[in-house]
Amino acid sequence: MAFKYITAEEAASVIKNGDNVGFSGFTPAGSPKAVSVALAKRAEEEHAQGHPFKINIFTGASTGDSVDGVLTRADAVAFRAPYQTNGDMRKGLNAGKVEYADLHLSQMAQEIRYGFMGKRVNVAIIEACDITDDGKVYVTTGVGISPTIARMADAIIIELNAAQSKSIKGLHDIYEPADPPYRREIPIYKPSDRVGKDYIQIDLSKLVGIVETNKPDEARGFTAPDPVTDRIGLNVANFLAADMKAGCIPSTFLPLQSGVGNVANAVLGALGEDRDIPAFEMYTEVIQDSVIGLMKEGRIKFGSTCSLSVSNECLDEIYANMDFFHDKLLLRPSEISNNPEVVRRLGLITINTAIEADIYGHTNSTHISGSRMMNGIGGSGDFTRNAFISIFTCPSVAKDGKISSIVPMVSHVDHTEHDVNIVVTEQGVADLRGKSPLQRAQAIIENCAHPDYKQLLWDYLKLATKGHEPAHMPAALAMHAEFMRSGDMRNTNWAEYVK
Ligand code: 0RQ
Repeated sequence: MAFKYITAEEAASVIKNGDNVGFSGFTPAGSPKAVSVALAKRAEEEHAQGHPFKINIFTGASTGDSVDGVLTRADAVAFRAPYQTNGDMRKGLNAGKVEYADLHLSQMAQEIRYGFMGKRVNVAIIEACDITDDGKVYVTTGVGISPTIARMADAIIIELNAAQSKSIKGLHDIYEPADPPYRREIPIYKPSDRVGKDYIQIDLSKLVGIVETNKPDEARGFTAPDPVTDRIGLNVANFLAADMKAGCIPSTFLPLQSGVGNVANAVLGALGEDRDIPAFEMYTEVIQDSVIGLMKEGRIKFGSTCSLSVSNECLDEIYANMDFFHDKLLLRPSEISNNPEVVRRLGLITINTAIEADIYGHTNSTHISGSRMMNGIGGSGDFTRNAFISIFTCPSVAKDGKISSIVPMVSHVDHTEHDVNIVVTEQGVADLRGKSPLQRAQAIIENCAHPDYKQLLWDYLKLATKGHEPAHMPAALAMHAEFMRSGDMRNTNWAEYVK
């Protein structure tokens, strides 16, 4: 079949003001890089002529700057879901210019299908490395919600990216569950079980055209590890090794999920080095460079993921050594990589990052000072709530010690005390399992709080009204209020709250 090859500008011209536009990928991996840039230009031209032009962006997770960045800067985004990490988008949504729905990533595809996001997907833009005459689309480094948007969209645009190697074909496991009341179990009993096809079948009558590109993923860099992240990594590894020796974790170990960022890299590094922990598997949403390194060393046996969110050098290495990697990696839609049913069945050990945790174990992963959105909950809730053991990590202080990450009450709750098993800072580990609220508070203050804040937190606990979970309502957020007043939580004075 002769496909219609079109320019990014021609593709962008089919998108209308107010459209729901679905984008492929998960993190910058596999996210479109050309049509969105042309669309931003078009939005600016429309605005210059006094015409409104904004779209609603649906994705698997964050994207590259070519989607969230350029479209926000062009003031072309009305609504965004379910996750973002872009600085300009963050400013836009905190300024109220972009409406943002922060959702569990496993739920995005089904919420589109259920009609919760409006009745239709007008356009799907999918990055692919190949497409066949009968409409088999082979996606690239991130799957996200592509199967759902490709099936539901009125119009499909394919970005055929020559920078992505066709050798990635075969790594994907595309499976879209039926909706209730017809949904069945997802038959994944171990991370390497394959349940779907390695391509997305599209209806060619919806294909607007193919835009040829040659652009690498807009991978993010990470800052070098520091003593704090290294210590957190070591604390997690030591805890897991001890828990295995104690017989809570089976001696074969359990599959791991780990978030993104420097702490996640440090944790994986420490787990890799800890020879008390056997080689393990991952069932996760993002695979970073550190996982690939550990696979080469034989420390990680298999990785099921939604995206290869790796540096471009690391991706080139994977492409060049596909013989080695092809039976060690699977890329699945976010609905499957993060699926609560599968997470609970496989018994994952989950490791995610908090902005702050309170003395009872509630954690805040998203909002600074209760109101300013950082990124979003991402997949952390999908995994935490259903984990075998759920772990949260964070440095004990932020902003040069002026903020304690351990507080009497979190300023925003993403994960509740019912879902968080272990809190780890560079100071130590609080094991909250099998503990009452007061016992949890004692473990967190003693083991996780920074020395500068320990006494302050003990004094809060003394001040708190007795009950099943001691609290002092006016003082519960006093450390946050003090930071906003004087710029340093250490100035908090409980005397103001003593009657
Ligand atoms: O601020 O950027 O101004 O320096 O928050 O903190 O320590 O650099 O940590 O980059 O790992 O991000 C939770 C946001 C941590 C991230 C979060 C300030 C701090 C700094 C960032 P600056 P760090 P990280 C996988 C699963 C939720 C989603 C998730 C995240 C900035 O890990 O988005 O887990 N997680 N997804 O100074 C005020 C505090 C603070 C604070 C830190 N208590 N008060 N500011 N900061 N603690 C991904 C996917 O789902 C795809």
